[in-house]
Amino acid sequence: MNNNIIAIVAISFIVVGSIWGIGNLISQNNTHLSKTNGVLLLMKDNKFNVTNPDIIVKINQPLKINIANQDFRKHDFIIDDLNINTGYISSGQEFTTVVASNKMGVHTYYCSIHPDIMTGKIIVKN
Ligand SMILES: [Cu+2]
Repeated sequence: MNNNIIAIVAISFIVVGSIWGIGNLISQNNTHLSKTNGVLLLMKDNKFNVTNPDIIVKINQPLKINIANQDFRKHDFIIDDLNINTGYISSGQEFTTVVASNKMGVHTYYCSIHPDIMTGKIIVKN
């Protein structure tokens, strides 16, 4: 009986230890990401942030884009030139991606389901 309790305690330590390890990894990633500038894009009423705003990216400076779908239908977020494609983001889901470029230029972002009304510009400048 005592042996069983010791075994259970040992297993608990192992489980807690691995959760602790995973937690540390996740928070390290978050720390890393939080050092990156970021913008939040809300998908709602078939628009990004109501107006499909221009997104300014500084050359050689990664920009974190957090995309949240607050609509009742799925959308995606694609920038062909920069090889970004979130895949479908369902209602209520979020996706974080990072945009970076070492060249100045203007790129188009869009939703492939609503390409005419959900589209805007990514402007990479100095
Ligand atoms: Cu869409």
